[in-house]
Amino acid sequence: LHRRQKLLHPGKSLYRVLLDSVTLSDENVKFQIIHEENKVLLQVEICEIEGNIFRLKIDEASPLRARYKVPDVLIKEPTTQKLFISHKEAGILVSSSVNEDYKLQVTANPFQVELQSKGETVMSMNCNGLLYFEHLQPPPSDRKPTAQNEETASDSSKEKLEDLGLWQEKFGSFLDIKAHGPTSVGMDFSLHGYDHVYGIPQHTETLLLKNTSDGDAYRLYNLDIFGHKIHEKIGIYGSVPLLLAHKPNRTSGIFWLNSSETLVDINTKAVAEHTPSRSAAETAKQRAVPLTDVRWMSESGIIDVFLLMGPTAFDIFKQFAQLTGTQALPPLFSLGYHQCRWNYEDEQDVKAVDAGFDAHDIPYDVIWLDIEHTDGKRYFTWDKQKFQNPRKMQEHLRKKKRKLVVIVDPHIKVDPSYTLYSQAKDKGYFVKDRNGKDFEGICWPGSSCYLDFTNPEVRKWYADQFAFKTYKASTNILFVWNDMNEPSVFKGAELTMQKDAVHYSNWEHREVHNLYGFYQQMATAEGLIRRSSGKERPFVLTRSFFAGSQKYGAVWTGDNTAEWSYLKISIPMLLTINMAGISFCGADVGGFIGDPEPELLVRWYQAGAYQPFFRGHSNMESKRREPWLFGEKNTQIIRKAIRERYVLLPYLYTLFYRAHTAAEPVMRSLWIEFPGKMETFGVENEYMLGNALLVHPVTEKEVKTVTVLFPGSEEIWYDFRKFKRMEDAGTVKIPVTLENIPVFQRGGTVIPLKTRAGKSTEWMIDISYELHVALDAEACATGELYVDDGHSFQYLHKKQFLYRKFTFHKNILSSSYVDESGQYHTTCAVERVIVLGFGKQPTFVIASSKDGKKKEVVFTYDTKTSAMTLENLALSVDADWEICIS
Ligand code: MIG
Repeated sequence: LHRRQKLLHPGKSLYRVLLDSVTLSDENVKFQIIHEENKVLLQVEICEIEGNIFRLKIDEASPLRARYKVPDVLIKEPTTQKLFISHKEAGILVSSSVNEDYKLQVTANPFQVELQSKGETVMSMNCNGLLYFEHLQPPPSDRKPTAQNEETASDSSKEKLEDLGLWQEKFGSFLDIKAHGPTSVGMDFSLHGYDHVYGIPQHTETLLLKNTSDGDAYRLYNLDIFGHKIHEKIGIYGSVPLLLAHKPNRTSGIFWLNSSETLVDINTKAVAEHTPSRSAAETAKQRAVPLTDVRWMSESGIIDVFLLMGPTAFDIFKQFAQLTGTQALPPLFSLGYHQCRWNYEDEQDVKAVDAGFDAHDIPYDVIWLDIEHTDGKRYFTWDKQKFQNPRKMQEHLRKKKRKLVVIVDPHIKVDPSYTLYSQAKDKGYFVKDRNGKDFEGICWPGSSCYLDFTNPEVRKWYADQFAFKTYKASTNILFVWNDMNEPSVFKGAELTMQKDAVHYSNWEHREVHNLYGFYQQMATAEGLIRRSSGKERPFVLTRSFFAGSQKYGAVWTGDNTAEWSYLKISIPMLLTINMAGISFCGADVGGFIGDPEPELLVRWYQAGAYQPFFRGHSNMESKRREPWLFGEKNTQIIRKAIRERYVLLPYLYTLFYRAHTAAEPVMRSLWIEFPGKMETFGVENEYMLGNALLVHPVTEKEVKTVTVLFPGSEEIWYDFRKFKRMEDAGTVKIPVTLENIPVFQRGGTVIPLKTRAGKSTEWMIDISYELHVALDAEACATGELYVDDGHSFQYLHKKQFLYRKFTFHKNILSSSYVDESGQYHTTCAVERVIVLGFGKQPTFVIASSKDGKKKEVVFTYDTKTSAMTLENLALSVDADWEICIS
């Protein structure tokens, strides 16, 4: 692919601004740039969007036909702010934002753009002259031969053109015919002062993006790669073209909105500090400052890029969410533990596995059915032998207060007697091949057609397939899993759809490729909402994703392998997905391919229990892996890990509410919480769950200790289970046993928990709460609790929720509203409070409610750990109260 762009080397750009063309409106600044050699005009549009975002769009001034502009990813047309031209002189145009915090400087020749914040250059574009834009041309056959053409069309140059894949390209035995010729676009960005960059999932790579100057570029191209390797830049399953750059005092982001195959080259280097220097001596003293060049290249579309100016990481998350939406609030059950396997064979198997959890006293919420549950891989149907009464099976699960998830893939078996197929065929809902026939590929059912989810009418029709009366024997405890939606096409080029396949509105597959899975999940989530008449929250897991997929549900990292290295890499992979807006993500616990040794399985459960999406899953060829199959001791340890997860759910659910309303990622790399601490910038073997928990999974075999970094010298950390304050700061060797993984609570936080786990989340509704109050150096702490019915949209439409705050200050723990507009009745009380790091043995403790009632509280104080436990509190969650300790 981008062989052509790679022929363009850093240097002076051949693009120049036509200064006469500059126009300024309320929305934007527009002007044209011209390429000195081919003389093609490009239209540039720059605007400032509310909330420290700049947008730069470059398209052809008069293209032969419209170029693809990614629809449906931005949640609305962004609200722009008027820019002011503050300065226009020989070849330089400066626009400032209203508040003058930012200055945008456009240099005319060569065309360059620089963004400054209060005099500091943060980012610049096209400084390396790598702006690249292939304008649309008529195919060579349509061009009249001219003398000059004849001349150059010598055999060797023809070959050269073919080599470069302008009009067609070969991939093995596949021929990609490019009906519209070469259409690629690209540009370089310089990030000043930055040498730490993150983001652009999904790769099996480290948290910190690596220099790609002597290797492969990071590729964003959704592919089904079975048995994918670790430390590769090749794209797998999903992509989010968002890159973050961080330095101690600032975080910036680049969101490159393009859904065609995209490559990102990264080059971090040190350059001499840019100061107007005077003497030679001073020049010699010049500091070397880091600079990261990022080059984006896409096969097609236009250049449409959002520059997120932060300045903090949390600002970047908000800015990205303002454009693409926030994480959907998951139904509470989906934060429980999920038990999956390819396959749970039949109704008896499902019942037996379900009973196994009860017999072994292990909580779980959802059992999953993979492709074998269908009638010959016809989705929305049941295998009549194995699932004779699926409705009864679901009633059984419902009584156990559990749910079912079934797989629904996007390929449709070619079978005229299969209604879904014949309907879609008649309506013309399949993706077409380049000759206008329905595109046919091979997938699980054999010959298959692929629904064209880019068509809104197809999405609506697809959503309707989930209606209870249409989807036979489905009930409201059934939720959905979208797999194979890269899309995966067996025997296709790179196991996906040909780029010259044709979608809705005549767009080629190459334009929309990375959006295919995004659209399927969108339609599925819509279907689940609609089947409940808009009342219930959906749950949809997808394998393929794009920017904005967070609005529709959860993602997982696909077919990992049951090896220690895959457990280890799952941490940076999930952290990266979280940074890109998708909080609800997880990796297959145990590793999908192969058979984990029991120790690895145990370690994976312990890690998964502290990650957003928690599902055990295994391949068809793998041995059975239900948590009780590995001996009494391992069963007991896994049980403990899963129970810890369930007890933690009030905290996790509150974090998801924050992700939903304030775009804060649930799982955070350390640097996000400790932006000024350089030692955290590359840490990927531990992470923060919210702002309060530090989690360090054990990812190596038979280790007796792990090295934990306790970030922030002024922080206090407590052992989450033993309540003991950690004596040492910095990097500390912590002893570990197989029993659990190290988890620490940060001083200054309050974590809401349940007092015990139940059989599933629904069994836990009435279980009371417990607060863990971890004091900081000032003996203060705060934390939040969000509660609602856990499944409907009433929190949104009727404000039926409780959003509470707990504050510990001057020996008083008080409960108050964060958001008074929400009301939700619960009989569930705060039963127990544990205060960690309480300096002295208290003499008495009084609890008082708002109506003036006071009562003395029973407490114990552990002098060894300085933990104070208050019992039998019975304080309502939905009322204000205070506990005074003297
Ligand atoms: O190529 O549906 O990633 O989770 O069990 C295998 C069967 C197809 C791939 C998914 C995996 C799922 C499997 N699917």
